[in-house]
Amino acid sequence: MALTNNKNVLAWVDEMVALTKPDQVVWIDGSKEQLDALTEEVTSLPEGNRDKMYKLNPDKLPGCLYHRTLPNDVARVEDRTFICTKNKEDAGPTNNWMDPEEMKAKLTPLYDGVMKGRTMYVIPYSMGPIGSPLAKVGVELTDSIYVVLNMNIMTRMGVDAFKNLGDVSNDFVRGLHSKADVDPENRYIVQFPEENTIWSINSAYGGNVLLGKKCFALRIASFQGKNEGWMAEHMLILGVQKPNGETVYITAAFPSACGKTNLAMLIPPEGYQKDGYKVFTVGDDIAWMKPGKDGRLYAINPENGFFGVAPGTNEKSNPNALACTRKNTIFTNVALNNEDGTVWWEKLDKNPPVDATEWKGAKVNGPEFIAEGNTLAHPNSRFTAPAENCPCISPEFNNPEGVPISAIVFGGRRASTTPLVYQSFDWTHGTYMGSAVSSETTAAATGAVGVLRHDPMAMKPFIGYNVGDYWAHWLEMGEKLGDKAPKIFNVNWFKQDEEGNFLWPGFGDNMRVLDWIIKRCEGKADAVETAIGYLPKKEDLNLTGIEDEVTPAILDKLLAVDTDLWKKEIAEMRRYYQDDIAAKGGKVPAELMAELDKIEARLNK
Ligand code: GTP
Ligand code: SPV
Ligand code: MN
Repeated sequence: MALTNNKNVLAWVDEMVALTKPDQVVWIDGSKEQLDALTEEVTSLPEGNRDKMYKLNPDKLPGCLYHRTLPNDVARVEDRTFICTKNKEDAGPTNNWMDPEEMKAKLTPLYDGVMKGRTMYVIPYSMGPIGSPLAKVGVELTDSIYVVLNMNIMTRMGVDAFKNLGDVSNDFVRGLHSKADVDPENRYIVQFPEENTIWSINSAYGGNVLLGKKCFALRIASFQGKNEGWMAEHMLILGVQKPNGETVYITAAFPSACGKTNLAMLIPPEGYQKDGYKVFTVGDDIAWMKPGKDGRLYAINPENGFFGVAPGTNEKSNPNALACTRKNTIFTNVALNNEDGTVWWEKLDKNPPVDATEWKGAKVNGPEFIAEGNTLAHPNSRFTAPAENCPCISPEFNNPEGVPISAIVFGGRRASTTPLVYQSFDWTHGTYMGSAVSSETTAAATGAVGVLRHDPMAMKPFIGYNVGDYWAHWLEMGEKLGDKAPKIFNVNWFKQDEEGNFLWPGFGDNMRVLDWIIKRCEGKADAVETAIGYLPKKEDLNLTGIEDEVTPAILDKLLAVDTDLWKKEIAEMRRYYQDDIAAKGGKVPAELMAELDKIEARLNK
C-alpha cells in the first residue's frame, strides 16, 4: 500500500513500475516486522544465490548480517559515473557528461522489464533529522533487499520521512536502482541534477547503490547547495569538548579511505583525557552546512549510520568504530570466521581464522592463505553500522539546527611536500588550499592504488556540477560568512621518511594537532608565518608522551616547508588550473589564480 498521497511521488513510482515491470511493489514503512521479514527472506536464499546474506553469531554479533558482492563490484566506479545536465559545461571538466535525453534513451532499454520476476521496494528516507530545516527527502526504488537493509541503517528510513512532504510538493530526490545482472559492461551511476533524479544500474556495491549517500547527499546536494546558498561536502564532523565543558566543532575533508572515520571517532591520548578533553562524533563522511541565524556556519550529518572501511579497524586504531560494529551491523566483503560465526579482516587482530571464508567466497585456511600473499577481506570491505551504536556519538547528533563550525580542515595522503599542519591566511587562501588537495588513490574506487591525483576539497568524484562554479560558490560562502567564517587548515598524517615509514604516529595522537587548531581559532596560539601559511611553533605542539617517537629531528621534518618542492607544487597547480580545468571548460576564479601568484612571490622572496 502506498505510504503517501503525494501526487508527484505516486506518479513517478507508477512511471518507474511501468518501465521496470516488477511482479510486485512493496512500500517500506520501516517497521521492525517488515525488516525482520525481509531479513528472513534474504538469509533463507540458497547458498550460491548472489543476493544471499548470512546471519552472524547472535551471541557475539547480535542482529548482524554478512554479504559478499561480486568480485567485479566492490567499489565506486568513477569512469561509469555521469552528471547529465542540459549543457555540457554545467557538468564541467571533473565529470563524465552525457545529454540527459541521450542517457535516458541509452538506459531505458536496460531498465525495461528489468524487475520482471522481482519485487520493487519503495524506500522513503530523510537525509538529516526529520523536520530539520537542513533535511531533505529522497525516495529510492530498488530490487535489492540488501539495499533496503543498508538504507535502514544509513538514513532515517520509513513512513516518517514523508511526514513533511505533503501532498503536492515536488521537493524530493528520485532514485531508481536495479542490480539488473550486475553486468560491469552495462553499469551506470547517473545523476540528473536539474531533475533531482538518480539512475543506478548493474551494481550492488554501497556507494553505487545506497543512493542517499554519494549520489544524493553529495552530487545532487552540492548542486542544490550552490542554488540555495549552502554546502554539501565530503567531510566528517567532530566536537572537541574542552576541560571547561565548552565544545568546539570541526569539519574535515579527506579523500576516500584517508582517515575521516578514524579522526571522527578519535580517542584523545591519556594526558588529554586526564585534563578532561573528550571527542564526540557528529558524522564521518558527509556534512551539509548552512549559515545560521547568528551568521556562523552550521553543519548537520545527513546520514544516520557509518559505511566504514573495515580493514585496519581494530581495538587500537579505532576502538569506537569497532564498538559500532558489535550489533545490528551489516558487513560486506570481509572474511567469515567459520569457527565462531563472526567476521575477520586484515589488522583486526593477529589471529586470522584457520577455518575462514575469504571475501570471494572460497573456504580457506586463513593463515596459509595470507602467507601466500592474499588478503582475506577485500581492501575496500565495509561495515554498515548505526550511528546510535557509537560510544562517542555527539549529544547534538539529532539537533535539527546542526552544530556551529569553528574550523574546516583539508587533508590527503602525501608522502612528501605537505607539512603535518598549517593554517590559511584567510578564507580565499583556504579555498585555494582546498582546491589544491591531492592524494594517493585508495581502494575505495576501482583503478590503480597509490597514484597521486588532484582531488579538490576531497570532492573530485562528488561535485555535481562545474568545479569552477563550485570554487566560486566556496568564495561566495566565505564572503557571506565574513569574519564569522570558520578558519581553514590543512593536515597530512601521511608524510614519510626516506624508508617509507610514516613520520607521524597518527590516530589518537592527531588530537595534538586538533588542539593547536582549536587554540588558533581561539587566538590562544602563536604561529610561524611561512610562504604557504601559518605553521605551529615547535614548542606549541603538545608532544608529551610521544617524545621518543616524535624526536626534534622528526618534528623538523614534519613541519618542514621545502622551498624547491613547493615551487614544484605551485607549478603543478598552475598546470592543473590551466590544462585540466580552464582548458577543459572550467572557470578558475581569478581570486584563486591570484593566490597562486601570491604564494609563488612569497616562495621567491
Ligand atoms: P571513506 O569512508 O572511504 O570516505 O573514507 P574515510 O576517510 O572515512 O577513511 P578511514 O577513516 O576509514 O581511513 C582508513 C585508512 O586510513 C586506513 O588505511 C587507516 O589505516 C588510515 N588512517 C586513518 N587515520 C590515520 C592516521 O592518522 N595515520 C595513518 N598513517 N593512517 C591513518
Ligand atoms: C567513499 O568511497 O568515499 C565512501 C564509500 O565513503 S562509498 O559509499 O562507497 O562512496
Ligand atoms: Mn566517503
